[in-house]
Amino acid sequence: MAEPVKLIGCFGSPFVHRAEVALQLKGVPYELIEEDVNNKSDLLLKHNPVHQKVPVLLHGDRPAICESLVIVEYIDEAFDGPLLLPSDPHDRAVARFWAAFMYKECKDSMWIALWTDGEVQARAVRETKKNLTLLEGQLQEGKRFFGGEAIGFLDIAVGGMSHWMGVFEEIAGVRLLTEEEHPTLCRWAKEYAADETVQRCLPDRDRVVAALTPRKELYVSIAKAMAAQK
Ligand SMILES: N[C@@H](CCC(=O)N[C@@H](CS)C(=O)NCC(=O)O)C(=O)O
Repeated sequence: MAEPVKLIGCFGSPFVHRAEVALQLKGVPYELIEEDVNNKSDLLLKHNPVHQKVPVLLHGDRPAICESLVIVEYIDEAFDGPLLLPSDPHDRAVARFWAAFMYKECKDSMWIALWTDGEVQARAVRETKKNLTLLEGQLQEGKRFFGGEAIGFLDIAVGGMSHWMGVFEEIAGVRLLTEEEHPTLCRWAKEYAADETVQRCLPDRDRVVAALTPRKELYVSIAKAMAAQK
């Protein structure tokens, strides 16, 4: 009998979304354990003592797997189904590079652009747009997704942007991703969010806005600290 798969997650998280999409694309049955990140459970603290964050993947009795992209890679290797990472080692390395770029440079500049003001924000907006252009360059002409004709690892890594970017833009009152400046990325974002498998694990937009709006002050303080470290 297959070992049970459990995903510790929370409502409205783009990181949890990554793990869920990977499980769904592979057709792996799983139990979603909803965590309240404002009141963390012993289960989460036990399984992710380092970062105390979701997602966390539990597969059978083995030690937990933490960090969304590590989880996606594990799911890709541990289960049958469509390959998420490219089979060619070079393409795989390139996909990992851009996923890391999304997680570090792109996310950081976006976060500062969304939640600061003045010159710090203006600089971050310029940086974000430059980063989005670089990312957009990875969408090869005629291909639906970063992974080609099917959703792959890099689509999953960037996927949060398609649903959550608009949510954060709405809460912050800032526009970063526009059809005029990044038409190909916007086209990709629509296709990703419209995918049948992705839709199964996209949280309701209005509920996400309602859940994340009260965290605005927290986001502002995180962004200020990030900007101070730059
Ligand atoms: N680098 C982590 C980030 C995960 C993350 O930030 N998760 C948030 C939910 S969106 C969380 O657990 N926050 C709780 C906290 O920061 O205390 C990943 O990719 O899995």
